[in-house]
Amino acid sequence: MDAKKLAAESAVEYVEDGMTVGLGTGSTASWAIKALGEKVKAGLHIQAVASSVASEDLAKQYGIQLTDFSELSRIDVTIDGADEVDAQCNLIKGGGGALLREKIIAYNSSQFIVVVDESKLVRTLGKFPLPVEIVPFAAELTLKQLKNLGCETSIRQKDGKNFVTDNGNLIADCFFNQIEVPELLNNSILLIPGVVESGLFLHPKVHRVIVGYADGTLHLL
Ligand code: ABF
Repeated sequence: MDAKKLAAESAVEYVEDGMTVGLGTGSTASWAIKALGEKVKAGLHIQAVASSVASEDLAKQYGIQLTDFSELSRIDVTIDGADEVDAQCNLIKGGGGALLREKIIAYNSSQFIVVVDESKLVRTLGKFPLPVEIVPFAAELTLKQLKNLGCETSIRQKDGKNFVTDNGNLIADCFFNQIEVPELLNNSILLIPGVVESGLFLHPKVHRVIVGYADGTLHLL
């Protein structure tokens, strides 16, 4: 059994009729969208907000009704993946480049459920380069200020060009190796002019992490 699929399908059990659901991005979140699509076909009524154009397209394929988040005040449950998860339920997200919309949706959800396989569990965050969304204006200056926080960083590339987010911004991938105090680092990053958002998603906003294992078992953090 695919451990990502297992975790994603178990998270979908938290979705009830009439709920507004936040749809994550990435391969694990895609399993959740597909499972939700099957439930919708079987008669579940939900409306959904997507965290990326890719997830929006997938949801449409599966007949999930999408809505504009600006028309809502709250999401009932959001299901999304992560790149790293520590034992305190702090996360690095944004490997797929969708961290800004993912964070807006997650932080405005009554329940934010993270679904991962065991490969994402770490003792200390930071081996995975922390994605930071920055505006294109004066990007080199913003990079310099990120470097001053103690990381190696560069603008993410795709097909030989700067990767551009769904919001028209750039991603600085920041390699810290070890992030000892995620809250402090997050605050310092957000103080830099030019930074839009960081890929650190912190514990009080992460309500549940469901970890799938290759042997078919699940573990809750
Ligand atoms: C999104 O997809 C991210 O924030 C994270 O970068 C990534 C995880 O990818 P996957 O589920 O494919 O491992 O959830």
